[in-house]
Amino acid sequence: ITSKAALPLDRVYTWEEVEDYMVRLARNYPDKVTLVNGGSSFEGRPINYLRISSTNFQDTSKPVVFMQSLLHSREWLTQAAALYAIDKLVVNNTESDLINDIDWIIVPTANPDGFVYSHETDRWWRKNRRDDIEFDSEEIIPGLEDWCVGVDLNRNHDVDWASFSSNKVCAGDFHGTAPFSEPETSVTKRILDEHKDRIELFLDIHSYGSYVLYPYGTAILPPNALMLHRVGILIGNAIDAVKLPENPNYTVGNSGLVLYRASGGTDDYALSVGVPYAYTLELTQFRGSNTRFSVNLALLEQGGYETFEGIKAGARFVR
Ligand code: ING
Ligand code: ZN
Repeated sequence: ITSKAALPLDRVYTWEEVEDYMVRLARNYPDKVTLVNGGSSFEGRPINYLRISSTNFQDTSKPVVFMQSLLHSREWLTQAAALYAIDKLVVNNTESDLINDIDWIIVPTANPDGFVYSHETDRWWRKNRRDDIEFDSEEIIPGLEDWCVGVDLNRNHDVDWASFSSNKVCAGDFHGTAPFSEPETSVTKRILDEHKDRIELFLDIHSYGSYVLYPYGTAILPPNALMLHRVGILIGNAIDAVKLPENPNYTVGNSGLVLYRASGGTDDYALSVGVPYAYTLELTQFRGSNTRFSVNLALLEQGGYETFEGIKAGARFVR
């Protein structure tokens, strides 16, 4: 890989490769990119992210857009969304307003332990890798003792915690022992708390299902639901305009109403600290050769491209 080249979106990169890429970008574009360490994962991996700004984050009149990918480690298409956005903001930027008028925070790998585990051991791993919680042997689903590790990071935030999630360690949506018990969710929390006055748009990127979802996961609508819906439609329509014809349109709505109820979600926490436009994007499940969370490598770039069209629509609204 040459020093200034983007990462071609023809495969999914390992955690180390994305880390190295971020280090290189920060070195090659010091006037635009800052590499920040947000903390460490349960297994001790650094959770690093990029601050992308034409004014080194000093111009506090600019809105901040904050996006994160791979909170759920098996949702590999979301890596392409982060890498595509980074590329179009930094390396191959043809729309200068995006960086002149807006500051960006991008966390490409919000759950590094789970992501490494999904590469090395279990491709369908969703949670983090906390393995120090006692549980009753009756909890184990026969043959599935491997599931009795990890906390669902999208159930661990301090909004309605434990009301629509599992208290069973072996469950896929185990909410942990306390709100923000996990180092990974604590990283997201710190970023949100630090920049909440400037973050106008928050996007937690998941897959799959083609949804633009907004709080609250309990199906209770926040006071700004109408505006959340409106900007959600802008995002969804921008994606629909460039999506592959065989894929479905995006559905926009409250997550508890259009999908299912869940508590402790990341978008709920962002909204609760005052971020006006907080969403969970569920990217497309491309028709054809890929199923569920698997990714068709030929469509990674399309996934990044169409998602960025949606992100730009949201970002230009909040600007
Ligand atoms: N889906 C999300 C999940 O965490 C979600 C859906 C998000 C529901 C936010 C409620 C609130 O279950 C995936 N694919 O992770
Ligand atoms: Zn997810």
